[in-house]
Amino acid sequence: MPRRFAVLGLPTLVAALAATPTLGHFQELIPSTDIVTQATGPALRLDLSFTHPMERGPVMPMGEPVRFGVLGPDGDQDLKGALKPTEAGGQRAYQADYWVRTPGDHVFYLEPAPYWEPAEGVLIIHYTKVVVDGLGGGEGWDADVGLPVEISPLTRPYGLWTGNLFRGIVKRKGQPVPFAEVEVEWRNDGSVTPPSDPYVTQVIRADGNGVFAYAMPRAGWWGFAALITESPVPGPEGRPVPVEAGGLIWVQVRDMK
Ligand SMILES: [Cu+2]
Repeated sequence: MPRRFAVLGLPTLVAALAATPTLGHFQELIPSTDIVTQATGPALRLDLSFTHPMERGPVMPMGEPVRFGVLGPDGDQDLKGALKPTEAGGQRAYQADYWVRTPGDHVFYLEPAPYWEPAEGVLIIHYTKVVVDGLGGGEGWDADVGLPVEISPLTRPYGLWTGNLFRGIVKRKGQPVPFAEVEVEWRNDGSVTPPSDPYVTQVIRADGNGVFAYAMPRAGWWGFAALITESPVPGPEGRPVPVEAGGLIWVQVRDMK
């Protein structure tokens, strides 16, 4: 903790901590590959866990997802039946297998169960998606699923090189959100130690049209989380609590070799 906090009185410190958004909680939806080819074969595995990607944990337990599906060349398919409970970091997570039958872009999407974060007194719902290029065909990568909060990619979200700029539009109920806050995290494979807190979760703001941009400096999976505070709903004790509704997208970048 930075020294500055030490001089704050306890009530101010508690207030300051309460005001901090739930930095770093990220719903992961990671496919075994983002580009399915004849060589990879049509089988895909998707790993779902609620965690802190850059810090490699801790993992939070997932409740049973509300929605899980894929929007692609075969239409909008409900994949809830394919979800298998598993474990990540000792906590409940999920996995699903999918077989690419028809060439085209596959937008996998997830509406997780609301997660109650007692430390912040907030309900968290991270609507998450990832786009997989299924055997070419390249149509549909920018199709909106219609999630309550969603990032519409302006950059095709696969086949990206390290250093590429990713651009997207933050949408709430289909409408752009001016100046929306977007958290960015790299899914750490253990090869990077953030020098200080600000490097764990980076924060960018969309412009007046809801458009944001970020240049991805390292190979691997990058998560973008547009966070919107929605009006309160009854919490676990029945009292109204704020809702952090996130629209997330994961993209993978590779080094030019
Ligand atoms: Cu967190």
